[in-house]
Amino acid sequence: MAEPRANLQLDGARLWDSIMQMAKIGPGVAGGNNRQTVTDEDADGRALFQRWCEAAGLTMGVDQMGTMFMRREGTDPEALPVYVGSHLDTQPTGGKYDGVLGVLAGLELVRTLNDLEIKTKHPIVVVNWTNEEGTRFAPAMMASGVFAGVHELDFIYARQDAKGLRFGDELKRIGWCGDEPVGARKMKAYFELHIEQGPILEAEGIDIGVVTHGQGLNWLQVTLTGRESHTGSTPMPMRRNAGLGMARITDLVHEIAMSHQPKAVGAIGHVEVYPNSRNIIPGRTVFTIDFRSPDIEVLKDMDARLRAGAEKIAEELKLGIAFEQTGHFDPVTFDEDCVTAVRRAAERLGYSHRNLVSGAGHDACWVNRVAPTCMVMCPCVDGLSHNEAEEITPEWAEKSANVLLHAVVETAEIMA
Ligand code: HGY
Ligand code: MN
Ligand code: MN
Repeated sequence: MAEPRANLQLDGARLWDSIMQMAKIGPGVAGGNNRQTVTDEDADGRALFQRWCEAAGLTMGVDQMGTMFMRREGTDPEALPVYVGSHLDTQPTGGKYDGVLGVLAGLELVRTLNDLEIKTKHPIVVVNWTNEEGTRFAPAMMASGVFAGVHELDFIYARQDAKGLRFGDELKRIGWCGDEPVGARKMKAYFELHIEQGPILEAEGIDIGVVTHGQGLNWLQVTLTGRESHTGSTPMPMRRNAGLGMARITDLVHEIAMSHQPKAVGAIGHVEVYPNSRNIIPGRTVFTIDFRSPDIEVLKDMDARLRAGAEKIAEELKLGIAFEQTGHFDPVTFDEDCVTAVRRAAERLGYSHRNLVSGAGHDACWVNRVAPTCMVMCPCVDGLSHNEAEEITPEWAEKSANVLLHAVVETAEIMA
């Protein structure tokens, strides 16, 4: 298989400009983005991406989860395509690069091959996965999860947001419910470029993360039921305070994660307090717990200890308690050959690199179940992400996108 030459590099300025143009859609309030899944802003971002892809000669396919597949033909139309992409949806207070870098680096890769009139044997498909973030509608990595056969379409269509809107209805409302059956596509390989969303690469002054594994994730939603009553006249022993229960379970989550350092993280994220009145003891609280670890046994231990400890807290405070698992995936080991292609690309290009375990979840974690998959990561400033101040440098974007270009083109087989 012909190897790409070290001087095969993409147009970093054009990539950066695309990222900045996409950032104008669904702006946040502090310089980042609020382009949540299947909102009108998401629809606008999709339309812009579609325009750019069609201008680059790509043909679009959309599946029943709204995932966008933008295809560049290969010399052998029967050859399994090499897929490359990520997601354009963001957190409510998201950054400009989480997901977006990977999708637009895929587009820039195609633009560069077009400019240089390079053909590949295998087609190349650039992907925008629907609802990677899982913030408006849980679970995260929603569309790639359906694609990998982890979630049923009907179950996912019925998922509701905080306002009770159904995912399937919202997808249809924005006009992005395609006809393609989800998961019908077969891939030779899938590559995803993503910002690290952690501090390691920047702290070590390393340009490229060669992602060998992804840590596992366990999301629980806990509902505590007490009794609303007057915060002034209700004697302390008579209270059934769901707010107090949430506070104690929050501390328990932290204690359990700290007991497994450095192989675990845990926190709560989404919190609802009813009736949320300053002089009513909360009668009900609903909150989410996010546990992660690269070790499956640690994940299981954290889940078991949390459930037992939370039950005990509920009993002591005379509260009802209910658990719902709203997301889960086991720790992931990415494909050896794909990882090697990424590592060789970084070496060929002369970039510093190191193996990395992804702290965050990504669509690649699910796609890895149905196709040879791996990820490339670039540093981010202070390791900050899921914060509007998320920042990377144009150089980090360009270098990591060049590694992606080489790994994809080598796998898609350059035609001399
Ligand atoms: O939660 C995650 O890890 C991803 O950012 N959705
Ligand atoms: Mn992401
Ligand atoms: Mn994210």
